[in-house]
Amino acid sequence: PDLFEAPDYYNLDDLLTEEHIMIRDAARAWVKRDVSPIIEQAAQDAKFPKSIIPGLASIGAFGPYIPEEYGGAGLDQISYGLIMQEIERGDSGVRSTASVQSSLVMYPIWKYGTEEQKQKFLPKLASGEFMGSFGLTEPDHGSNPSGMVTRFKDAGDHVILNGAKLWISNSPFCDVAVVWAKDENDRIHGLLVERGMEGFTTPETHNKWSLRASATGELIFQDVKVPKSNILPGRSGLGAPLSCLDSARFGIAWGAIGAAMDCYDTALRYSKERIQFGKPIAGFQLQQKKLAEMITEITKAQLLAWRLGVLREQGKATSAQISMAKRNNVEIAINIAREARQMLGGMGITGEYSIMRHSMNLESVITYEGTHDIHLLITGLDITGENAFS
Ligand code: TGC
Ligand code: FAD
Repeated sequence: PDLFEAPDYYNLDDLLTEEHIMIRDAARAWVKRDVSPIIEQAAQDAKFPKSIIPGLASIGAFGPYIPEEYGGAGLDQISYGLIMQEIERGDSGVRSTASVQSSLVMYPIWKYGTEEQKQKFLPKLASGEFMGSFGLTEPDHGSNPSGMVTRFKDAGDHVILNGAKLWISNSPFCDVAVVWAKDENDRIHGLLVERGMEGFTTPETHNKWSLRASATGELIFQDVKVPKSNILPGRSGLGAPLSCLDSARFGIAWGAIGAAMDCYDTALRYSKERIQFGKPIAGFQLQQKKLAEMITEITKAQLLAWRLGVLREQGKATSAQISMAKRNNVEIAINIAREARQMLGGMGITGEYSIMRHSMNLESVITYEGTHDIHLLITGLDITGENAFS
């Protein structure tokens, strides 16, 4: 049974509005009812559980802050964060699906698309009738997306797209992919590539030990004819995809707290019940050190995420501030997962508990959306003015 109790050591609920709490609690109840009971099996089977798509839409996970006129939930940034936190409490792979749909597919269409593109795609993406993917990473260009070699050429009323994207969440079942590619002048643009376009294929990547309940794959383009009406006209250059990453990274900073909370809560509960040497292991100093450090780090991460949410809502959060929160909160989550796993002893490695799954998932989370190292270098550049990337 899912007995999850969310830690709130610093009364952070006092910083939330009644609406925030209502939205958070609705997401929490849905995760408890519809995700927790099925997610372990989905991860073991390495299958994204498509049956939860309508539920994700119902809690506002697809386009939380996209205006209601386009089918979004019209919520603020903290609500978005809280929804991601609750989903990732269940599983990082499920949160990935929501992040990609919201921040990497709906956001660029909403920000940089034509009215026609918005009307065509956003309501269906919000309801989950359409699923989207985001193609930036290539086999030879991960941390350095500006080197991408996927290109398109002008051919009258359409363009011809060639190239390949790798490590793309949701690719195997996406209806539409937001693909970043260079034009003949080496300028990056976003293209809406739709399933069914000739020459467009999306093979799945198998044998992952991480994010197994999320489908990951490639996007392959062989002379794909993309109508010019499918190009996002509002912004070009690397800044366009990077602005989407800002939104997704913000969601991950909150999401990682959810995974950390679940690991902490599980370890705390277990330590009070597990008797060794005649007393609960929670009574041993070494175990208390682990738990005390976990709750301290979770509390610090919550404060960072909340403040970032306020700044983002005011339009004042910098990309470097977002990088700091993504990097810190994923790191504390992965460390907490590792410590919590040890606290459960042998039981910790089984699927009876969620910790090992969180731990493996977080290996992807610490790598995607900018690796741990890349975010450190973003902070380094921000505080010194010196670029250490190249
Ligand atoms: P750089 O010269 O720094 O910047 C190029 C242009 O972009 C502007 N810019 C930004 N604009 C908006 N938001 C941001 N965060 C921005 N950061 C930079 C910048 O001002 C510049 O504009 P302009 O007008 O001067 O051209 O670019 P660089 O080539 O040196 O690269 C910088 C670096 C390394 C930080 C960047 O490339 C980077 O972040 N690399 C990491 C790649 C990454 O995060 N990939 C993620 C792929 S998507 C994904 O992983 C989804 S997983 C989702 C899931 O399943 O949940
Ligand atoms: P590389 O860039 O090759 O990095 C390898 C190592 O070198 C890393 O440790 C890195 O930190 C380090 N490194 C690189 N450059 C520097 C430097 N200048 N200084 C110091 N160290 C450096 N991408 C998408 O576009 N869309 C998606 O939906 C998506 N989903 C993903 C889902 C999963 C499960 C995974 C694992 C990845 C996903 N990605 C997606 C790709 C992800 O964003 C990339 O894996 C990530 O950006 C890193 O790129 P890379 O794997 O090519 O590693």
